[in-house]
Amino acid sequence: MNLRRLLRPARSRLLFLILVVPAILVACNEGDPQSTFGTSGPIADAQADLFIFIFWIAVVVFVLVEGALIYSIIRFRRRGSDDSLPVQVHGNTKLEVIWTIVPVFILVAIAIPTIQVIYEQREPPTDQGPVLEIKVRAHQWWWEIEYPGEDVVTANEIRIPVGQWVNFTLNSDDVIHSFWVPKLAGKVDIIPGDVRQLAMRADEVGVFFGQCAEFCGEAHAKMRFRVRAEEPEQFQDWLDSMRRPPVELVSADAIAGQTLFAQNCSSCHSTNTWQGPNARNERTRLAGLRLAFLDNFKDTVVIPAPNLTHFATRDTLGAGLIELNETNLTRWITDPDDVKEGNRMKDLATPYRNNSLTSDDVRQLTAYLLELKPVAADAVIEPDSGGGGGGSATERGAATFAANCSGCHSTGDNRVVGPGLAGLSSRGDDAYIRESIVEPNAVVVDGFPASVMPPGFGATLSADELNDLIAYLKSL
Ligand code: HEC
Ligand code: HEC
Ligand SMILES: [Cu+2]
Repeated sequence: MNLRRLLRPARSRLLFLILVVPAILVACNEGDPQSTFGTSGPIADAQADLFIFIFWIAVVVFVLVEGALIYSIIRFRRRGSDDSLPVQVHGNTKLEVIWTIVPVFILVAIAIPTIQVIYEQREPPTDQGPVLEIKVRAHQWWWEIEYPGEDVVTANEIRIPVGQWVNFTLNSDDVIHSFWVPKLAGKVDIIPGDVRQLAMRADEVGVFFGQCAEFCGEAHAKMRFRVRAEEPEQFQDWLDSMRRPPVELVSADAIAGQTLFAQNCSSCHSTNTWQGPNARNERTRLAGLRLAFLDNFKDTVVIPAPNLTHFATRDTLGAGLIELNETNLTRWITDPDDVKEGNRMKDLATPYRNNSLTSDDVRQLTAYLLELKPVAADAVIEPDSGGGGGGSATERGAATFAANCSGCHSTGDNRVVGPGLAGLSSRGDDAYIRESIVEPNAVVVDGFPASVMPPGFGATLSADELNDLIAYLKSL
């Protein structure tokens, strides 16, 4: 047979390889933010080493088998016009024993280090300093982050100290998600109702990309997050800052935006977990919102939403999707679907259902969120003057109401999340109103879900604030 004709199809194959192989090899670029080769911590290191070990075994097997194949094809090919059959062989015990035993050894050689690594990585080592605990709860399509015992809650951006072991406790609020920070550790699936756990350590300061690696619905591909590893002192400064009050708003837009936020956004988002009781209550609050959603999922107006406390200190928006800046935040508040199709905020939040946000509103809300940052560590913190100082009791009560309650209650007759509060004094006395606020589950209003109204107001509102609030509610 003509050797040139035999090789002709191979030429186009060669061309294909020259074009495609570099494209595939780009995926191995260690500098890529999601590369599993450019590792930055011991867990990912061990996993990458294991992969490389198995890879080289596979290369040796490939070269030997493929070599024998190619050798046989060329050496024993049909030549000229010789039509006689080659020697026929049936069975070769020696060869068969060899090619059964050799793979057994190869598989054992792979199994030993694999099982070793699986067991080593089940938990963070106990002999390498204190382990930082972080709770992560996955939602369609964002991440709730809690530092238990620290009174710190945030969303979508996880800060960790470099060089310290971290133990993530992973949970889901709805469907199956998967937690994955390629440069730090392999992925772990999060099954609702089943608490998972993942150890991790970052050995370099830096920002590491993370993302949900399980198809979890419409916006799955845009369910990302960031892990930022910082020097331990810097990390501690951040934890402390998350417990300090926000700076006073300066621009007129931001001040107007604060009221708009209380009316339109605070039913789902909280901005006040810098106060310990609110931070400790945040999980219960979100669980309540989830119940309200399930209770009435056809026309619910609430759903668990990312915590926005000191939001302006974050780098990203939309669950790690885009950089946080004025242009992007304006885009998000104008139309969240324009940034992230399928997100629940656009579907459920009243202002989008009613199409009621004006461009002025958007500008003011943006200004407000971009001023949400903590006061400096050395700032003198004025003791809380109780409901904003001057004015009459009902005026101070109205301000407390706008900041804490107006997202869920109207002052008229209409239902928002909770009942409209007009005529409340005809439904009960002072003691009833007080109890409704500090212990919402004591009496649950007919036709409304229990455990949705946050139980923490008794702890976060001062006695004066509560009295003023009750005076205001009685005036409705
Ligand atoms: C029905 C509940 C709900 C209401 C009301 C709501 N949001 Fe949201 N919001 C969400 C949810 C859910 C997300 C997460 C979306 C995602 O990433 O998939 C979100 C995300 C955000 C984010 C991005 C947070 C992050 O870390 O990526 C911002 C900013 C935001 N909302 C601002 C607002 C503003 C401003 C309003 C009022 C105009 C508002 N939200 C009203 C549910 C709500
Ligand atoms: C996340 C939504 C939410 C927030 C925020 C909230 N509530 Fe409620 N509230 C509810 C729901 C739901 C009910 C009805 C179920 C129940 O009784 O617990 C309710 C019930 C009440 C009742 C009883 C009403 C009646 O008709 O008898 C009062 C009073 C009340 N809330 C006051 C407040 C005040 C004051 C605040 C702010 C400090 C507040 N709520 C914040 C959801 C909320
Ligand atoms: Cu997911």
